[in-house]
Amino acid sequence: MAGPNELMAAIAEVGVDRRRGGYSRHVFDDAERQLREWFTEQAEARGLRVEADRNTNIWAWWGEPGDDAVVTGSHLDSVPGGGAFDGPLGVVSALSAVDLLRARDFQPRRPLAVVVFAEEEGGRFGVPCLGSRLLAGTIDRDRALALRDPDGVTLAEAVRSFGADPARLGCDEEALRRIGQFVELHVEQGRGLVDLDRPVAVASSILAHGRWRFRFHGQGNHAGATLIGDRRDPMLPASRLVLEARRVAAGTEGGRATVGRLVPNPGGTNVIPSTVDVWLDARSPEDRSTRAMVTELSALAREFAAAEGCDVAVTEESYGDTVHFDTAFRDQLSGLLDGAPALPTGAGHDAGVLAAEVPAAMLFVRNPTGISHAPEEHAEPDDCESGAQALARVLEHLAG
Ligand code: HGY
Ligand code: MN
Ligand code: MN
Ligand code: MN
Repeated sequence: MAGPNELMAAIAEVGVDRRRGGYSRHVFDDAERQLREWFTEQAEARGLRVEADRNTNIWAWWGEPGDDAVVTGSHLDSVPGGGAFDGPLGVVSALSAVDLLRARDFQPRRPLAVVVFAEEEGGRFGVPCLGSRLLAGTIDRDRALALRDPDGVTLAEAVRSFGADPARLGCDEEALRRIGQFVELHVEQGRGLVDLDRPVAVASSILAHGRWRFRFHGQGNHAGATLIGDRRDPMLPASRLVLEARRVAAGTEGGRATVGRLVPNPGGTNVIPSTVDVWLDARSPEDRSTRAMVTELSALAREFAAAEGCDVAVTEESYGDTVHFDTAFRDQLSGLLDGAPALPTGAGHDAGVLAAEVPAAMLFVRNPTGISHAPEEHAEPDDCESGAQALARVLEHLAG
């Protein structure tokens, strides 16, 4: 029997990123594989039956796998240089909840499973919630198989090297049918619970959000030999786009726009780049306003490119519409948890992808820094304990 803090401590050294700080755990890399093995051992030690699905998500079943299951879990991958809690807290809390229920001699009357979804952050192949999207059939499998990581390795190749069969990837109706209800516990990624002075909340909604790649194309050339007037430098329209993203988001109600990744090619200090790739992450409460931000920024990008004698191609890499979690399910959980408050979130989650297919809900655990996707992300041990207790209570109620 282990609490969430003990389980978090057991994986604290896996995937530490000494260069960036925080953790870098990307799908199928050494750290992520180590976490998969660790999870499998932990689940098997609890007598759970572990299996991988067609999309390399891991399932650990309490009793026989079957339909109408109560499913809980999250992900073990991270963003580059991410925090310790985003993802793993949901997985370790699920294991800990199983222990708490076992200690009470609880016998589930419905199948119960802990799931670990693959590539939730899109840190390697660029599409977040890839494992749950594939399972739910909300990403075209051929498009997914052709996704490339920064080294040019395709998802199909990576799945094969991992030892799974890329031909089996895609909509998994059997896995989907088995999920009667899904509950994901997650560290909060803002300060909602700090402000409310509460340890645990339920999720109300997720912003409409997506990722777009702007590829600016100019003329690579010599930094010293090329007169300013002769340049077609794609870094100029790229930089102007970054500034406009802030302005457009600030003028959109609840809007957020971020450029967290910008890659000049070839990337030499004394080289005018031939291309610059800019990734835009745009979010807002409504599909319409998120789309409007991207439409406006795309038009500006074309204008800025033309002014420099460059061109630009815009590619939508992922998109997810606003998620409103099932109100009755959310209220039911809140009722079980002493009136836990409902909070919206700006972050995407596998629970958000699944919410379009099955009843889904989320529990948030207080984060005193309010920071996430950075090493300062945090949850106090007592709050992690409260989260696991809350999850156990929910599972006991749903599966009992
Ligand atoms: O919100 C995100 O960026 C990711 O889905 N966790
Ligand atoms: Mn995240
Ligand atoms: Mn997460
Ligand atoms: Mn998630």
